Amino acid sequence: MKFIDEVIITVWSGDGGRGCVSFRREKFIPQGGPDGGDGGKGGDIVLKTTSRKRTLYQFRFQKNFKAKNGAHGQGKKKTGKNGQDLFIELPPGTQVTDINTGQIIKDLIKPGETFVPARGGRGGQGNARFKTSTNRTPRFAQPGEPGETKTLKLELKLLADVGIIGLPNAGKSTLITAVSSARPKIGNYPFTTLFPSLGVVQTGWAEPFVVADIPGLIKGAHKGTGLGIRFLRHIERTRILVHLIDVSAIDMDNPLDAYNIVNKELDMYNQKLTEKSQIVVLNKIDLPDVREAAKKFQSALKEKQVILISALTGKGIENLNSKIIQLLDRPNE
Ligand SMILES: Nc1nc2c(ncn2[C@@H]2O[C@H](COP(=O)(O)OP(=O)(O)O)[C@@H](O)[C@H]2O)c(=O)[nH]1
Ligand SMILES: [Mg+2]
Repeated sequence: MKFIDEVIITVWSGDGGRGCVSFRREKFIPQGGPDGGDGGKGGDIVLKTTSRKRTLYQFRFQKNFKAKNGAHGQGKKKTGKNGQDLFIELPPGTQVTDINTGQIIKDLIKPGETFVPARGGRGGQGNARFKTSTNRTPRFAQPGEPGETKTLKLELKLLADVGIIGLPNAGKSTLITAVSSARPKIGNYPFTTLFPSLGVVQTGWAEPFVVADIPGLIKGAHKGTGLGIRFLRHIERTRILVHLIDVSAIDMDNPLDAYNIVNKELDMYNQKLTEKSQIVVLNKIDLPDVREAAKKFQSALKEKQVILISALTGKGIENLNSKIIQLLDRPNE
């Protein structure tokens, strides 16, 4: 599985339609004047950002895009139809570089932004336009202007849609490995991950999404204890959080301890972080004798539906992905 955040595509705008050479032919008008119509304009290539796209994954199959040509002009001063513009949908945050010049030609940041890298050719004028007092029967028309072609590099500055949070050892790195192509270090000790890893999750049935493993959240992280503060910043840029808890480490007397420690750190760093949608997940349910702890946790946190998974065996991960996609696909977020 390749992590696609950069792709090269070639685009062609449409050619303009040819102008028409034609003369009026009617029964009682022996010397009809020129009536050749203009050609239609070629279609533009339009890049458009939409929040429905989260990655450049769609371009793994299609790399060439051609807009429609304008239709040729016709007699009776009929203008040819304009060629349809071709819209290419991109995720917000895509940077566009013209490969031939090496110049960055556009940064498409917000959803709904558009940019035309290749404009359709103008239609040629028909002979009706060339009639003058000295030339009443022009026998020529303009050709259509050809469309443009550009080779573009699209680069997505990946922002994670989903941040995986939780205390060290909860299984964050294991989870991101299980669901994506990211390969962080995994170990049974804290701080095995020094940088947040990003991975693209492809479910096969929905638009892929980007997850970030956010390590280093421990008590005091917001004050700079450990390395957590470096990663807290990344959380601000994610849309939803998956809060992972090691079910085998749940304190039977205070089942929400670990959960509360992490939320408190978020809150102390920036209260806005606690307002993000959070999916609460108990991990390592493959271990023996964890049922009781899971039950205790769920009854202590009645207002939330807790999801059970094993990042190691894969159990429950599909369910978790559906839940994530459901939240990500909510409009106006
Ligand atoms: N049995 C079991 N062990 C797990 C599971 N997920 C993670 N682990 C183990 O827990 C330890 C910590 O995992 P890691 O992914 O590095 O945790 P992180 O600190 O949250 O990134 C490793 O030894 C993992 O193999 C799980 O679902 N079941
Ligand atoms: Mg880790």
